[in-house]
Amino acid sequence: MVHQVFVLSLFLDVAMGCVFSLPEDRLVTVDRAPTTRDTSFIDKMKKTGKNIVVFYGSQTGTAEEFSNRLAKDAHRYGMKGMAADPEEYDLSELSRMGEIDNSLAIFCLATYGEGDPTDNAQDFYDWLQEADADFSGLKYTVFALGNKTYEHYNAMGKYVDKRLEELGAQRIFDLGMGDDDGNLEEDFVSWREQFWPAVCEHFGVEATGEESSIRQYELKVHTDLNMNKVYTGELGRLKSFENQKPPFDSKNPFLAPVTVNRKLNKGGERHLMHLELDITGSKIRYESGDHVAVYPINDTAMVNKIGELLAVDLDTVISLNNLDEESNKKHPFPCPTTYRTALTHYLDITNSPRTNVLYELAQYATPNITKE
Ligand SMILES: Cc1cc2nc3c(=O)[nH]c(=O)nc-3n(C[C@H](O)[C@H](O)[C@H](O)COP(=O)(O)O)c2cc1C
Ligand SMILES: *[C@@H]1O[C@H](CO)[C@@H](O)[C@H](O)[C@H]1NC(C)=O
Ligand SMILES: *[C@@H]1O[C@H](CO)[C@@H](O)[C@H](O)[C@H]1NC(C)=O
Ligand SMILES: *[C@H]1O[C@H](CO)[C@@H](O)[C@H](O)[C@H]1NC(C)=O
Repeated sequence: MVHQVFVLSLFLDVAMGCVFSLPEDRLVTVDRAPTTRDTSFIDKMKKTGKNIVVFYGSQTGTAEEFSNRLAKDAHRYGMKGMAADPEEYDLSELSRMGEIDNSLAIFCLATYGEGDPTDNAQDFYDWLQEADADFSGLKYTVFALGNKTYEHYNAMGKYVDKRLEELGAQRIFDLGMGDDDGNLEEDFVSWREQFWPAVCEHFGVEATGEESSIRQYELKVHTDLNMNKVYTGELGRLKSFENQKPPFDSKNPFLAPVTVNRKLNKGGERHLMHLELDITGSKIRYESGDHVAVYPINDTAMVNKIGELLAVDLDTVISLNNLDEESNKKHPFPCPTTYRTALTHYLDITNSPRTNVLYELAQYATPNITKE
């Protein structure tokens, strides 16, 4: 199944020519309760027997997805990997990687703006520039995600690749360059095909021959669940459609009603709109350069058609549970929910699936359907 929630950053050409956005830090208006979250990835790796950690710098999810795939790959070589959000961990611990046998850190890093890191890699980037760490026990590789048409092509990936070496870390495989303007998926797949043999050679391990993909999620059908506990399309908190509670950030977005929606141009190719969003009561301040996220929904007819093809009752309440209990993500999208809600709000049903998804689907295809 394709499971990717679509978040579009809409850059609005507003009347005055300024652009909206609501960066996370400014959205948070009330202090968060102090978290007692464990920020030690080294402890987590030791506790869960992992030797490979894959950090992702991702804004729209591509780098995150690649990281999950790399973490999953590891088991084919008798190793154990975990994907990790740099924002959730203390990355100065990279200097302690040597405490874990055959350890390796992989970085999948996207670049934005003027060669800037993604929001979730900003602290790591700031720290790295000033860092005076000894990374001699760290083995690493970097896969960069970018778009060649930008002036600062893959700047973040290139920087981290170079900087880690400066701090004494050992690069065990060459920097991968992913170009979203060409074929990012292909760039990634061909890098990965050469990367794993290099890892095997470096650590003296062999593929276990366990090519078969492991099932990642289990489907659970709920029959007696209180409908108040079922997600209806919320991206953050359950019931956030009915009552919104601050603090607002990208994980708990404030849903702003559109109060004005006017087409500005007559004729011509471009579609220029004047939109006004009501942020009353949100305690959000708008400053030029801020972002607005748009959460689109899929076409009802298409959703119904998929229900028909799959022969499921779209109003069945389900959960997709991650079988990797140590994973940070319990579900690929908010659960429990119905098939209808998932297909309408959470899944991208209009894009062609990525090659890795096709590969998995092919195993279920009847011989007559071409598996190519
Ligand atoms: C607004 C915007 C700015 C970008 N700026 C750059 C850039 O400066 N350099 C670059 O190499 N790629 C740039 N990209 C391309 C992204 O890095 C690329 O699409 C990447 O695959 C996104 O990964 P993600 O989905 O993990 O966030 C930009 C993309 C967008 C949408
Ligand atoms: C790459 O960037 C160019 C220029 O901004 C843009 O036209 C193109 O759509 C981008 N490619 C992808 C796949 O986002
Ligand atoms: C599969 O292909 C064979 C040979 O091309 C054909 O005879 C058969 O009817 C096909 N089966 C289905 C279910 O389409
Ligand atoms: C369905 O949603 C996608 C985004 O997930 C959007 O691009 C597409 O236009 C929608 N399809 C229809 C037919 O509305």
